[in-house]
Amino acid sequence: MNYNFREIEAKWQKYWANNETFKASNNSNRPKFYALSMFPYPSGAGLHVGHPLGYIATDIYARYKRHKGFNVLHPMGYDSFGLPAEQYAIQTGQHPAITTETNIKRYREQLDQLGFSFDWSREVRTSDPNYYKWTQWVFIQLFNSWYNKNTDKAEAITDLISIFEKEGNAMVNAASDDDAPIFSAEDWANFSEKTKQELLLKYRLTYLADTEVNWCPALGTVLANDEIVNGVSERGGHPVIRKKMTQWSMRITAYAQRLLDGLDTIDWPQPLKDSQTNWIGRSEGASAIFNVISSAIEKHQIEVFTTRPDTIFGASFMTLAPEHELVAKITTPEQKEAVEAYVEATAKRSERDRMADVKTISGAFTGAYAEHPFTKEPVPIWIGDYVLAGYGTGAVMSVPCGDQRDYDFAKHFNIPIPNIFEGVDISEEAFADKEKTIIANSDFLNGLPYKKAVKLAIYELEKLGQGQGKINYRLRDAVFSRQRYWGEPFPVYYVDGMPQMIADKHLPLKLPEVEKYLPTETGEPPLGNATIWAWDAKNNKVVSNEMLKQVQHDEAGHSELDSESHTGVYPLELNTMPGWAGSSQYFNRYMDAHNDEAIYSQDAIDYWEDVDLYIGGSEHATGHLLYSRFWQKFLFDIGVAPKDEFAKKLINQGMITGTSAFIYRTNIDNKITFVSKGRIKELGSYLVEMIEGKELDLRPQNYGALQKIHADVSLVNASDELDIDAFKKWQPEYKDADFILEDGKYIVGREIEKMSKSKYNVVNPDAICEEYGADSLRLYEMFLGPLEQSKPWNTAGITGVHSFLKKLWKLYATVDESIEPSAENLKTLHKTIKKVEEDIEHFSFNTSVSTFMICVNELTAQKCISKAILEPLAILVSPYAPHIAEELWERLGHSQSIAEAPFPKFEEKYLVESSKEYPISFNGKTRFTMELPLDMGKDDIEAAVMAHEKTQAQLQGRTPKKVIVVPGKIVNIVG
Ligand code: ANZ
Repeated sequence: MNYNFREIEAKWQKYWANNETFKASNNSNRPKFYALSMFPYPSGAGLHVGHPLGYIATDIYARYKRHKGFNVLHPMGYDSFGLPAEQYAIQTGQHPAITTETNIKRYREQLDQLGFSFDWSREVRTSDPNYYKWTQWVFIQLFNSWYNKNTDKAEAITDLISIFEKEGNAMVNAASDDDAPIFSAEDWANFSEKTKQELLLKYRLTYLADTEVNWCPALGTVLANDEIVNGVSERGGHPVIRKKMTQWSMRITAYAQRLLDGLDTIDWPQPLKDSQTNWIGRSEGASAIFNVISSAIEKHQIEVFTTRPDTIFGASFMTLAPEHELVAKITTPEQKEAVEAYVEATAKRSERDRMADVKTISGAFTGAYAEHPFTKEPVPIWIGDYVLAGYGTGAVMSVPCGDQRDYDFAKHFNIPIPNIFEGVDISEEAFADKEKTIIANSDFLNGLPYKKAVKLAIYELEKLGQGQGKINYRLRDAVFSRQRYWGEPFPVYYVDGMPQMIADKHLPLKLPEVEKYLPTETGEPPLGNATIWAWDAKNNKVVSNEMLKQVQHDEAGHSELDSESHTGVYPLELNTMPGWAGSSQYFNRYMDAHNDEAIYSQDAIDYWEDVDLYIGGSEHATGHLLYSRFWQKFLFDIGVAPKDEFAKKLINQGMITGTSAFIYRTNIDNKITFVSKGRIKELGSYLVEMIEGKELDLRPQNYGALQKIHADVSLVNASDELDIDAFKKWQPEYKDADFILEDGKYIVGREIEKMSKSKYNVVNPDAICEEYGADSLRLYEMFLGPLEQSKPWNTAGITGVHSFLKKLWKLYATVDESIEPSAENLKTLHKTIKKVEEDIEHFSFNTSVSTFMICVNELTAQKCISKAILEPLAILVSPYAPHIAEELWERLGHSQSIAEAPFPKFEEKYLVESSKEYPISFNGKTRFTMELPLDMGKDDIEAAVMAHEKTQAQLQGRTPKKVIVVPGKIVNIVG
């Protein structure tokens, strides 16, 4: 019997689907295990061999845990809202839902063919209204919550309203907008409904505000910070500018400290934790208030944030961000022109540029002065774009003798640098040594070690009422509006300009149909094209825009907002949610994916609780993985989730890189010419080349600059030779190009790069499955190297694991139940069990593959046919190569799937050696060996050796002088 993997794999894939082998029950006495892979965005290109790497690892672990007696949840779904489908829609008019459906079909086929143990009954799609109903629901809960810093958790906004009604907001300790004014209970009672709602927006966990956003004109949308790489959009590489827009924001900053603290409680990779820590960017320091010196009645104060309040005596000027709101107010008439020109100039620079550029020093003097809190000396106030508007308070006290940027700024503008550090060690080393540096020359800070000086400076500032200790975070609230079609609609309508939530029971609010997927002519987002997109608040349904009416104001100027219920027809929100909305709760939804009444039932969440193992890419470190932790903490606060971290353990799989192929293009005599790799160097020198009988002069002045172009790797053979005809067919624009060959061949250049469709270096798993089978592909992906490391793909290597599987298959050709396993057989089996179990527990899947190879080689050499050995071996292999394992299992006489067979138990005793192969020497020369029990005594060993016929043959009747026996080592017969 041959190893017919095609038949076997198709058979078992069908079996698993028909029998719902991997369907997890929410009701089980067994312990739970929740294994999760990051769900994919179903792109048009389908899967390449890099994608399944993490899925295979999760699958092995999930299957292993099943063998170990766990009730395993291993779901899969699709992150199916997103830009590519929308851009395709813009180009072709094809509805993104159709493209998405087609792509999902293809993904499903590809996933099925790899033999994953997914519970497909729980599939979710973020673009499915039955799913996004719950994304909208979470949004509404956030809107209806505020963050109480006293209890350190989210609480109901209705509770906050009660506080306002009773005592106003002076005593409220909340995460809120900085500009929330102080009001009393009486004020509150007298506020109009609109004012009340405006004030509440300053406290809600999702709120509408005018924010400076990253606007990408080319994409027509706002981008999050993590969607921008090197100042341009991650998708498409388009320029991004700063712009003020009214947007929904998520008050993630309320959770900054808990997001940091939580990292200590989860087993996630350190580099990932580090990047979240840096992204959150906690700084401990102080705020200090400087009073602006002015004869006008209106007094201004400038609040600065500093991590070094101990250096305050060195503050010899102040610098404000050019966007700081006080700039216009304090600038003197003489300086107005210069300041305005400077403000205008910096508006053109992105925040990123400003942060990255430490060389250019620019700024302007406002003409104003502030009073130093302690010395009462006047300090000049400057503006400079090295101070960022969005960080701290957007203002700094500048300490040229402590801070390099301040120093450079002072030097550049000739601002006097006071020599207050006389006699104090201000060398860089002394400054960096925070334990012992003495940095301030003042009566009360002098001579103190750093930490004490900081504390004392804060204390003295507090005494003056001009400052306090402050912790600052770099993390910003997350902009949540996108000017896109293919995303979740906000469950929001507007009455008199104020946002109102659609009641939970009327969700989902489904995405409307539009004629065009582009922004409208008036610059509204694509939903502005919808003609049926107004909310009938009486009948709670979406109606035609024609029914929209102006909000009525009665004679007293009250708007419909003032009445308890709205009965009119109102405009709906035109933005949609960002890509990360749907992925921030999907792991929870899988627990009870089709529940229509709630995000999940209490039973389901009580049983599954959280993800035990989450595997996915590290590129999500400060996007999905931060936002999800935030939502989870929120759901925990409102009692919806039992855990405030959603995943106990996380592994980032390394990237599989591709071996890109490059061809080298130049122009010769105005003709596109490709030069074989080995001949590039000749281009620099004088050379006459014959191509198609034409003489070409290859002197440098005759050819254009050499350009490297990707060629699809499928057009190149194993010896790096390009199939020129196929290439011309693939890129018809080059059908008339010339090719300069070497030895009659066009040789491409090779480089390792990220595997990606855009680099034409993708290897398709379908062809590999067809040629070698899914089990070979699974084993090979693991065999490539440690899971977390990045590694290059080389299809040629797969033959090794494929022939291993053939050997494994052969090993089962004859299996005999009646044959007792030998000690050798048992030893091989048990050392394999031990190693494989240890490997899986440590996610070291590559080393298991080589262990299997050794095991099969040994058992083959031992001619093992014992069922007692081969049966457990099939279970060991099954997480890795499940199809062949199922088939062998069936052939061993089982009628149930191998999936739940108990994992073999390792027994130490089989590894303990009980006998020894003694080398038997005559006068120091080994003549033969003898296997004897290890516990045999010296005399018995001697007797046994002497009785052996080979000994007799050696001695030929002589009596030896001496027999030396070293138990456990050797026997030497002398004489
Ligand atoms: C005085 C001082 C003296 C400072 C000294 C540093 C060293 P991190 O650690 O990043 O939080 N700063 C504050 N707000 C800023 C803004 N909006 N744009 C640019 N710089 C700003 O850094 C905090 C320090 O960065 C603060 O402490 C402030 O400079 C500056 F010897 O104040 B420091």
